[in-house]
Amino acid sequence: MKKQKVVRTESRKNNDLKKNSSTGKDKFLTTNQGLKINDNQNSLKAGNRGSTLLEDFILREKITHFDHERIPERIVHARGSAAHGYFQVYDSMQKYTKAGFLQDPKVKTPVFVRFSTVAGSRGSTDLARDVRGFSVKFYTNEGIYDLVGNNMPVFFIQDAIKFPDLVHAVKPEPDNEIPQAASAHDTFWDFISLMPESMHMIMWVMSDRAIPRSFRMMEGFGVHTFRFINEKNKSVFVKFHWKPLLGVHSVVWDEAQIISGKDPDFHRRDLYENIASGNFPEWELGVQIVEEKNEFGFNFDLHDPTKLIPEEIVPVKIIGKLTLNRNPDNFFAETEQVAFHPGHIVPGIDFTNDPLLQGRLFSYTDTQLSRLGSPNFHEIPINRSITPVNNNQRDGHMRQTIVTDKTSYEPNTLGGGCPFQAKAVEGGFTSYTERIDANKIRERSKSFFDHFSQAKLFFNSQSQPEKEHLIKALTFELGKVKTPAIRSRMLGLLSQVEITLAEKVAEGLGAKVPKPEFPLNHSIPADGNPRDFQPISVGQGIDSSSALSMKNTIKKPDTRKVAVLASDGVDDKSYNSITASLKKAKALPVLIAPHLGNIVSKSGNQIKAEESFLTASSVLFDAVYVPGGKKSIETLLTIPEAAEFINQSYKHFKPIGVNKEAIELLKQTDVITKYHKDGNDKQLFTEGVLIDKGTEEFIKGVAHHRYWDRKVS
Ligand code: HDE
Repeated sequence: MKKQKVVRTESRKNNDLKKNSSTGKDKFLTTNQGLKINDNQNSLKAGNRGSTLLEDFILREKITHFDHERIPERIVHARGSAAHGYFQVYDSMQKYTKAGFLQDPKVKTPVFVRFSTVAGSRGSTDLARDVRGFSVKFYTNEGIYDLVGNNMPVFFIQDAIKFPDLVHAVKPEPDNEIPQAASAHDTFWDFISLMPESMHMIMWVMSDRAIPRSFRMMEGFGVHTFRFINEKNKSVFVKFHWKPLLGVHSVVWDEAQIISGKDPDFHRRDLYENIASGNFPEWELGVQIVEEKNEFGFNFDLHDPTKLIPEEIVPVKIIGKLTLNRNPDNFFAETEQVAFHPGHIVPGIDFTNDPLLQGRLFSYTDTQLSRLGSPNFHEIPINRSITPVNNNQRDGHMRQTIVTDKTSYEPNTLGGGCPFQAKAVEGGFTSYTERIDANKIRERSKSFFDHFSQAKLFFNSQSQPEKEHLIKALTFELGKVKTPAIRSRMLGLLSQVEITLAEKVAEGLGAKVPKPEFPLNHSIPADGNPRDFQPISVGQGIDSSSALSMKNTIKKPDTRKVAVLASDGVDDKSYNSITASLKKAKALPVLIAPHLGNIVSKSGNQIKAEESFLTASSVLFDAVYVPGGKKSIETLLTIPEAAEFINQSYKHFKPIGVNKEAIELLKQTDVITKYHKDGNDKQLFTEGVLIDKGTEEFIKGVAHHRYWDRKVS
C-alpha cells in the first residue's frame, strides 16, 4: 500500500513537469500560433535585394520573442546550478514533528535542490570566495516545503533591515561595477568594519569553506532556529544540517583563482557530470533539537542568526538522506525559474522570532514578483505543488489554470461552500500559539551582543593550515582595500576575535593593530538616544569544536578526478593497474597525453586520451599519477607542461604518485629541484609524494584529499 504511494508521489512530479515540455524532435517548425513555417532562412523582402516588409509576421514574432528572452537575475544568489532527487527519512520523527514527509521511511519525497554563490552575476565564476546557497524544495503530500539554507551555519547580520546595506556593500561598486563576484573591495569591508556582529560569519567566509571543492562536498545549514510541532501541539526548537557523504572539502585560494579562468563552470560541470554518470551526490539530514524549557540555557540567543549551537553542546541527530539523481532538462525552465521561499512550510514545522528570518518571510514572494513577473509563479512547472491547489485567487499575468467554478469568494453557497478550510486534523496549517506580551520597540536584545566569542571559537577550532589559510584570506581581502582607515578598523575588530590573528594580518598589511573602535549601538534604546556600543563577551563554555574543522571530515577516493600523464610507449601493466584500481575505488582516472586521439602502449595497444596538455590543467584534478614506460617518460621529459602539471599539483597540496620508471620526470620538477633536494623518501611519503608505492597507497593518498602540512614555500 505504502509502496504504491511512493511511486505515485514521484511519478506525479515527473509527469507534472513533462506536461509542458517539448523536444521539437521529428516535428515541423511552427510559429507560436502553430502555423507551419516554410522558410526559416530568409525574411520577406521586396525583391531579393529589397527592403524587408513590415508584413513579415514570422520575422517579427521570432525577433520579439528573442528580445524578451531574459528575465531579471536574482538580486543575490544569481549564479546557481540545480538537480532533482528525493529525500527519505530514516525513522519516524513523529515524537517531534507531525510533518508528513518526516514520518514514513518508505516514502520518497521528490526534491529540487539549487546551489548558488551569493555576490556574483548569473555568468560569474563558480569559484568566487563566497557563501554558497543550499536551497531544497520538497514536493510533499502536504504542499511545498522549502529549506532555503547556506553552506555556512551563521549569517553576517542579525536583523533583516541591514540586508540591503550588506548586499549593496558586497556587490560591485556602483560607479564602475567592479569587482565582479568578489568581496575584496572597499565598500564591503567599510560596511563590515562598522558591523561587529558580522565577525563570526567573517571567520567562515575567510575560511576554506568559502571555496568548496564541489557542491557535492559542502555542508548545508538552515541557519535560523526553527520549530518542530508534533500532533500534541508540543514544540521543540530545531536547527537543520545537511552532511555530505563525501565529506566537506575545499580547494586552495590560488587554485580557485586559476580555476576561475580555466573553467568558471567548475562546480556546475562537476555536479552535472557526476549526476549524468550515476555518481549521485548524497547528504544526510541532521537536526539539533532543543526543548522549549531549555531555550535560555545557552550563552547566546537561539534567535540570533550569527550564532550556532556547538555540536558538543547539542549533538546532531541524523534523521534522513537526500539523493540527487537527475539533471534538469532545461536550465531556464527549472534552475532559473525555481522560486524558493522560507515561508513555504508544512504542518509540523514553524518559524521562530529570529529577526532575520522574519524579514526573509516577506522578501522571497516579493522578489519573485519582479523576477518572474507575476503572482502566478507557483504555476510554473518547477514550482507546482504535487498536491492540488484550490483557492479563490484568480487571474493575473500569465495565468495557466482555467478555473471553471462560478464562485471565487469564501464563504459562499453557490459553490457549495468550496473550497473550504481544513481543520488541523485534516492537515490544515495552524501557526504555533506563542504568547507575546511586549512593547512595540526598535531595539536589539542584549542577548545578541556577544559578537566575538563564537568567532573566536571558530578560529580556535581550525587546524594550523586552516588558520593559516584564513589569515592569508583576510590579508588578501584587506590588501585589496584602498582606504587605510577601513583596514585599520578591521584590524581593531579582529583583535577582539584573537590577537595573534589580528597581528598576523597586520604584518601582511604592513600596519599596526589599533585599539578597537565600536560604532554607535545599532539598537537605539527606548529613550531614543543612540549610545556607544559596547559588545559583551560571555564565552561559549567550550574552547574548541571539532565539527568546525574540515580536518575531521569524511575522506574517500570516490569521484575524485585523477590525471594520468602518459604518452606512446606507456607500460601496459603500470597503466592498467593504476586505472583499474582507481576505477575500483570509484575514482575517475583521466588520461592526459601530448595530443588527443589515441596513444600506443608499449605492447601496441591503443589507449584513448581524453585530454591533452593543452586542454587539461592540474587545477581541474584532485591528484596526478605517472605510470611507467621508458619511451612515454622520455616524451614527457620534453614537454614542459608535464613537469608544470606536477609542480602545480605539488603547490596545491595534491597527492602525486609516480611509478619507479617515472622518477626521471619527478627529478625535473620543483618537488626534487626545490623542495626535496636530498630526496628523503620518508619525508616525500608523509607529504603525499608517493614514489613507486603501489596503487593501494596512492588511492589512500587520493582519499586524503590534500597534504596540507606540505611545505611549499
Ligand atoms: Fe536570501 N534571498 N535573504 N538568505 N537566499 C534570496 O530570493 C533575503 C538569507 C538564500 O536558489 C532572494 O528568490 C533577505 C539567509 C538562498 O533560488 C531574496 C535576507 C540565508 C537564496 C533574498 C536574506 C539566505 C536566497 C533573491 C535577510 C541562509 C537562493 C532571489 C533578511 C539561511 C535561492 C530569491 C535560490 C535568495 C532575500 C538572508 C539564503 C532577495 C531579505 C540568512 C540560498 O528574496
